[in-house]
Amino acid sequence: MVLEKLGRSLDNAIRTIRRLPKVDKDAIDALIQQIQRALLGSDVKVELVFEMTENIRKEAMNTKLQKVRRKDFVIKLIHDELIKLLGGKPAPIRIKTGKKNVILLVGIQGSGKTTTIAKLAKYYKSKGYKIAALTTDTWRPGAYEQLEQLSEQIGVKCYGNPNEKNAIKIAIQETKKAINDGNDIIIVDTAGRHKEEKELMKEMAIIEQKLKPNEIILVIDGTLGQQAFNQAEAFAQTTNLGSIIVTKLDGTAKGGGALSACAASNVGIRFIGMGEKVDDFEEFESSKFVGTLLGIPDIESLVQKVQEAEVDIEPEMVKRMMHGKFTLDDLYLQLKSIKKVGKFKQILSMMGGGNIPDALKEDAEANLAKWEVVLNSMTQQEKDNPKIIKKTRKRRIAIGSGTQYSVINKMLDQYNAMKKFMKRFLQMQKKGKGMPGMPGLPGGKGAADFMKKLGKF
Ligand SMILES: Nc1nc2c(ncn2[C@@H]2O[C@H](COP(=O)(O)OP(=O)(O)OP(=O)(O)O)[C@@H](O)[C@H]2O)c(=O)[nH]1
Ligand SMILES: [Mg+2]
Repeated sequence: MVLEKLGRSLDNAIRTIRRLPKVDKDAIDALIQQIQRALLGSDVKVELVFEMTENIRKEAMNTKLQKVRRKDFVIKLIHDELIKLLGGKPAPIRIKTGKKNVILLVGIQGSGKTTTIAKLAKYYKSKGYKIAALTTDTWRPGAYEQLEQLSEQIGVKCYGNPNEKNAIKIAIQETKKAINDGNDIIIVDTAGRHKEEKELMKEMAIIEQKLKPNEIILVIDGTLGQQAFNQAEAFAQTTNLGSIIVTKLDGTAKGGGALSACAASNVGIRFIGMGEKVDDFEEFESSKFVGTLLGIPDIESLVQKVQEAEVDIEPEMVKRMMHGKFTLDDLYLQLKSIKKVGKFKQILSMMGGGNIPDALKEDAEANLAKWEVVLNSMTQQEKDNPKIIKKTRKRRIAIGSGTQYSVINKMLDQYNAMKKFMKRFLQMQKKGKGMPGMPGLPGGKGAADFMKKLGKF
């Protein structure tokens, strides 16, 4: 497994927190220490580690948490912060069929360019493209033969000219040949060693200018750890880098440092290499990667669970509701901001609970688009006080908005049901009782505390 040691430490931290009966401040402190130790042990830069763990500390005791078990929330926090640390996914390389597509690999000597060319060629070949591998390396002894051998292994044609010493000439001529042979993608290898570094960079810049690649990918040796940052920065200054491939993540303890350093350079990581064989290669997806690292393969469902339970409440909305002021615009805005009645139900239960009228149980989202049209055909007076909308007016609104009469009726039914429900709800709150029919939910005091949390009413 890639970053095995880091994975094991993080997995342990997650297991510890899962086992605890209660997640309190001490538990969070212990967790943070474990995470810090794990990341520093993987050569992640100290500043990045502290920034990340500080974010976890700040958020972990979030008082808004009601329904979510704090454990899940904290695990999701770690997950999100690790994703931030490892960066997002770069936009996919756009391959235009029937056009010249060139991917140029650059990087210092021994970083794994030539090996990665073969891996990348295999990856794109499996997607149905006709691939050419091309070398412009005139410095490494046997560079052409190395790529030729690897190409043979995966069944793609190798281009290059071991007798030519001018890399630019090779790049132009061999690319032309590869295009004439009907290849879809030409993956170009470059030199890693040179007379001097300046010359190498100059050569890269000219090859870029001549071949106009779809993307330039920097190949970085993962065993460099956080030092990878300097390399990424240096290449980003001279070439138009599109993404990074981090190699040799097998068997290095510094992988976390290399990945986070590349992410910090703001060039996204596209693939990772974890072995010498052509199959030791995978697309880098931070979310999936972090899931594996944390030992939670079904991280998506955990994330979803927490997101669904997180309640983002508009204080303005609650304020209006508490004052019993409620118009058609409010109904529309509220349903729009909370999107689903499910969420709305959650808010109401936090405020003291209650039976949601049947009319409100329908998916609000489905109605919103229709309602918007209807509301646009109404006067402000009608929206503020829908009682004044009589039959003839309803008919005219239906014609004016091009909607069915039944849509207007349904909207008004929902409005009335909601208004009635809120009136009853407010009465019960005044009496200090919860809503009938919802045993176990907080009564008036619970609601009052909740309102206090929301701020000035
Ligand atoms: N363990 C491991 N070894 C790798 C990986 N990728 C490349 N290597 C090895 O690293 C060494 C250098 O790889 P090359 O592909 O020749 O590197 P290069 O960047 O082309 O080097 P130059 O052509 O000299 O600039 C080889 O022995 C590879 O087998 C990897 O992901 N894991
Ligand atoms: Mg090479």
